[in-house]
Amino acid sequence: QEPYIVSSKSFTAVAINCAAKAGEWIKSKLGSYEKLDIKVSTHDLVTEVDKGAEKLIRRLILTHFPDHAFLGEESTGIGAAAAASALHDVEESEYLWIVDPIDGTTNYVHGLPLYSVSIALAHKGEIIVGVIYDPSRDELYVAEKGKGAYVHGVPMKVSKEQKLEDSLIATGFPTEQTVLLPLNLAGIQAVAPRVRNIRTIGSAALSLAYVATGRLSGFWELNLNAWDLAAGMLLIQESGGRVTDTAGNPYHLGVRNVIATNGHIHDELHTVLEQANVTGMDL
Ligand code: 2AM
Ligand code: CA
Ligand code: CA
Ligand code: CA
Repeated sequence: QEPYIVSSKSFTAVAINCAAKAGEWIKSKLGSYEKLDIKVSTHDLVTEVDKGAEKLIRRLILTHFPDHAFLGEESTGIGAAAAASALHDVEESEYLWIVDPIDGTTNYVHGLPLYSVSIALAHKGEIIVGVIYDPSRDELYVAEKGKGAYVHGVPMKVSKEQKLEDSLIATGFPTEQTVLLPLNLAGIQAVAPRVRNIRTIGSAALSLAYVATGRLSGFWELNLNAWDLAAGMLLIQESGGRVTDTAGNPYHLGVRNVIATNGHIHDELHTVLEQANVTGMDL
């Protein structure tokens, strides 16, 4: 099969270039940026580095592909309604780039080296390229639809655990405190006794990359957006794993409540979450 090439510029090469450039710049700004903004509450932060990195990525992509559509967290309004309408505006595009310039901003703000750049390309709604870059470890995860997933050129494979009891599972704490946090705490309470242990990484994109590499057996989180999930979803699919929403439906761009696993433990994790009523809702 041919790589995805348009007038000798590979989509994947552009995605990698953007992720690497943005990642280096983000890392160079660690601890030295000047302004910290609060989006909704002190649980939800954004820095000038998030905004600058998204601009850099958008500029690079549109220089190569001026007629492509672009969906980025920092150029989308705040909240589920804004995210849904932004996605609605672009999801019919022939080519759509979906970008989270820093996934794990809270970690970044605190100097905890668990954050990433996430870049995906969808063709008519189907993700064909996914790239996640972790600047702290210089780990670059790349997937192309139907061609596998690689970390620095080495093929990735999901983990082998067949049962929840042997599994290391990650989730995230929702920033919304009234409904979603208690809901997911109930999920953690239900899942924790059934698994080897629970982690929260603080970057959904990195958590998905870790499921793809087999470092985690599975991951679930509520209230995410396309830019958190698109690239990591393809990494997992191309590494042999499975990604659905919390109702068990296959991944699509509108999925916000996600279960992502090595495949073997998927139904078991889904059942435990379902029994705990962790199906999520749009907030
Ligand atoms: P971010 O760092 O790009 O904002 C942590 O549990 C995960 O939740 C991160 O991937 C984080 O992405 C995301 N996140 C942070 N604030 C959020 C919010 N208000 N709504 C939904 N997801 C959020
Ligand atoms: Ca954010
Ligand atoms: Ca994010
Ligand atoms: Ca972000």
